Amino acid sequence: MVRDVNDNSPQFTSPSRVTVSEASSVGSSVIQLTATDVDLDDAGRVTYSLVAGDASSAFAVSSTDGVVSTTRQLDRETKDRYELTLVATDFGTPKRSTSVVVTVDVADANDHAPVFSAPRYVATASEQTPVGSVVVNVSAADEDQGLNAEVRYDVISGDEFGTFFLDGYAGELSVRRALDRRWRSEYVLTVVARDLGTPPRSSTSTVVVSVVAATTPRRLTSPPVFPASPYVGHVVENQPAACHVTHVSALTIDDVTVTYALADRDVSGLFSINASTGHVTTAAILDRERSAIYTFNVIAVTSGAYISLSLSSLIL
Ligand SMILES: [Ca+2]
Ligand SMILES: [Ca+2]
Ligand SMILES: [Ca+2]
Ligand SMILES: [Ca+2]
Repeated sequence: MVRDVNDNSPQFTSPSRVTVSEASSVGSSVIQLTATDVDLDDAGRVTYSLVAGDASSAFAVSSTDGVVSTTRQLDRETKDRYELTLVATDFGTPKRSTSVVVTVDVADANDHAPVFSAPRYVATASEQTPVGSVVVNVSAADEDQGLNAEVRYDVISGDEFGTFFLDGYAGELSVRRALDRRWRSEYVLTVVARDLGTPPRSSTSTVVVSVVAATTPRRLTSPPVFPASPYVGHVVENQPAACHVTHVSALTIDDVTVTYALADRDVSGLFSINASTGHVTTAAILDRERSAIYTFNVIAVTSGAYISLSLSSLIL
């Protein structure tokens, strides 16, 4: 009779690579190891153990049937691959063993919703913003993978009249209709970011678009000038008002209205000026013995934002 000796090591016949979803419940079977040992009795009986590659203790192997199962929830976003070293050992004397490295790929599940880069986006548009202009760009990140992380954008409320267009791929919000502040000066849009997972996950954010008034470019007018300054007028004394003194005339290179005024308060009772014509007249009877010469200033004001003081003198 030939007594069997333990001269064979167990041989693995199970696959060395497996994929498991991160959504698998704890305790799920990942793979069943099979190792055969052609020896008889204990020398051919195999036990399994997990010896390396599982620092986070996420797996366990049944020593008797070789089923590898999860002992905690897997998370692809944390670790997407394990290289488990498993050993099959027989019960011979001495024991013989064989090791195998089983690669466990953790497949993504759609367990994350897209997250907007801001809970609220604030944008400003003008009544002059051309149709098609982008006023704000929204974006959301999704920690998943593949379609589970692919995000599309949409406006779900606040834009009943289709004033804006949100590019579903790029997240660019642009103006689709000319804005009119009198119609509406602020839009509060709810935008959604939805992934392409099954089922999809989504989250929302708010976009506030303020419509500001059309800003007419401020026209800077040139200062008016008195080309004939200084002016000299002659008045005969003791004449009742209003006597002609002189005519001042300011020039501007812009097509704007010029308004005239006396700049010196202390002659306002004695002289007056026609605001639109620049005609200077007396406002009182002048007495040469009190003063033979009056010198005062006239200003010319343009209708624009620009105000200029020009000097003009009247000597009597
Ligand atoms: Ca054996
Ligand atoms: Ca996860
Ligand atoms: Ca995931
Ligand atoms: Ca997702």
